[in-house]
Amino acid sequence: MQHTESERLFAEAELTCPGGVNSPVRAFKAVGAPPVFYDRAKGSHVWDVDGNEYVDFVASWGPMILGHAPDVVLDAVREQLPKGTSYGAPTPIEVRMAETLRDVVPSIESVRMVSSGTEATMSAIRLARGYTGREKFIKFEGNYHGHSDALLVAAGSGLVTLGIPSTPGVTKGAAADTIVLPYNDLGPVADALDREGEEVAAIIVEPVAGNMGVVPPKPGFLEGLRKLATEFGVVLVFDEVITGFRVSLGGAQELYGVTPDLTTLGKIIGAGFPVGAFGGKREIMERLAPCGPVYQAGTLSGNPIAMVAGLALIEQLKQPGAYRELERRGQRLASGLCKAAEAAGVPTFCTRVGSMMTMFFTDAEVVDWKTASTSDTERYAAYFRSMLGSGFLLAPSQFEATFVGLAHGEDDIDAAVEAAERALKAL
Ligand code: HOZ
Repeated sequence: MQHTESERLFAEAELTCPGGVNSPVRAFKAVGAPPVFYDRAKGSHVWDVDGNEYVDFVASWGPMILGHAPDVVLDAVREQLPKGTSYGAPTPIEVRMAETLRDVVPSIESVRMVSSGTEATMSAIRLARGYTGREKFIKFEGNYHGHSDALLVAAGSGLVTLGIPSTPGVTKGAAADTIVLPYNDLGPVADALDREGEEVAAIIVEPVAGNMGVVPPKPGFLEGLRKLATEFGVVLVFDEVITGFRVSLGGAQELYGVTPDLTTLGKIIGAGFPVGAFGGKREIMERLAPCGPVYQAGTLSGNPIAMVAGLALIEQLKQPGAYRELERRGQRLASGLCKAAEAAGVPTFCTRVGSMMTMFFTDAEVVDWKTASTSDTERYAAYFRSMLGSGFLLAPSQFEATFVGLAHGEDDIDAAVEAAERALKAL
């Protein structure tokens, strides 16, 4: 497979963009290959600028659950385009979106639209602080909640991919109120709350971690967080930027039956357009300006193109059997890949929740960042390069998720498993 045009573009991009990319993991640094520049995508397939065709299991990092450029989304966007692309003013479409989110996500009584997952989590923390009058919050090691300063501590995702332990530019002051604890372990949470519960505004958690690879919650972990948060008057925030609409239409909170106080959502609610939202208990949400004193604003919030795209996507996900199908396809891919690793004698630990999964190149049981980080990233890189060469796009990092969607046919999945058999045998 030739990548000459991608390589030429990367060299050109490096002259004008830092590292040649607009988001670090895209530079493929962790997998020892030059990045692929995309030309177009449809369904489960992507074509690069050299004309190579791939089956895509990155799905724009999750939101392309219907596949790329689904006709229903394109039609909705086409209908909206001539009516205007941004108003900075209220529209009936955003009211429909708010009502839809309220109807499908169990904890949402009231919701504010924003433009990205980063904005959603940053604003949810500010709101929790404003609501409780407390300043500290608890986050978990290896959970990623976007790149706002206070949340960018032990933050998984691109930072661990690039081996960046802490980011210059985040002041000691900004990080001082962030309490970082191990994921999937209630003991340290109880201890921290016993010690300083009266100063803790929020616990923020990825209910299924998706940014240190996929790490499901241990039975009782989310329930325990709920109990502790209630006991100490702390706002429980589920960051469902990845799990929202992905593991169930109502997100992980619906799947596990645990109701947070606030929920953050991201790009998937706009079918991949730049969008996010945070919502939850009316009593908390009404502390937001203009009905309360906690300020938050944005011209692109509730952007009409993103809203119509998202509404069209949700209609599809409401179709009977959509999540059964996602589960079936997720199961087929995950079990195929794991069997292939076993047959090749490559030690791996496979995790999956519905249509999101990770094959960790380790023999440790992965339950948190400490165990995830035992993965052999060199082996992952070799596996990634082999899969890429066979026409399969995986995340260019061990510590991101693999996503299957409704556009992946059995032929795509079975071909990926066959390629993985070859790749793993050759390791
Ligand atoms: N680390 C990000 C996903 N969890 C990457 C996003 C991007 O490069 O678009």
